Amino acid sequence: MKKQRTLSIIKPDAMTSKNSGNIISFIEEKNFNIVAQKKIMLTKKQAEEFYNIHKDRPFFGELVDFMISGPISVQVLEAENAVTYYREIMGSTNPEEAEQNTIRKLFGKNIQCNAVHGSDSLENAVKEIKFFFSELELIN
Ligand code: IDP
Ligand code: MG
Repeated sequence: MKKQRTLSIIKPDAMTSKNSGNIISFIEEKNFNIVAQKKIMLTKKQAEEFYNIHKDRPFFGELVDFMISGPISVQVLEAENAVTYYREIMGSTNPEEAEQNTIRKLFGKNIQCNAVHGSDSLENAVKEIKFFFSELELIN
């Protein structure tokens, strides 16, 4: 079966608490290949564009401010069924509701500061990877 790619973000809360290394180790232990990775800081405009799908939700403004509150680390992950598989190991949006031994359970603080982002569909994974990475950066 052909490997699939998904977009992962280690959010500012996990970067600040110095858990990015732990999260990367966790991801590698789950057998993902890290195709590309970089540490960046989003502008407000970029964060609004990335989360545009949530623009009408009550938490949108707060979410954007949180995502630009510090550096983030963005990676392209590859595995079989990467999109669904990564959502599985991330756990529920709210860390309190996340299953044991998921990234959000282990490293998330609350429903907003929940350590990681992962694409929710293959279609969005393709868009989100393009948003952050050029073809040249996507080594095999
Ligand atoms: P997901 O990240 O699990 O796909 P979404 O519903 O797509 O969850 O929400 C995007 C992000 O918005 C969440 O990861 C979280 O950081 C934030 N968020 C979601 N729901 C709430 C909320 O009720 N209050 C504050 N922030 C929220
Ligand atoms: Mg989502």
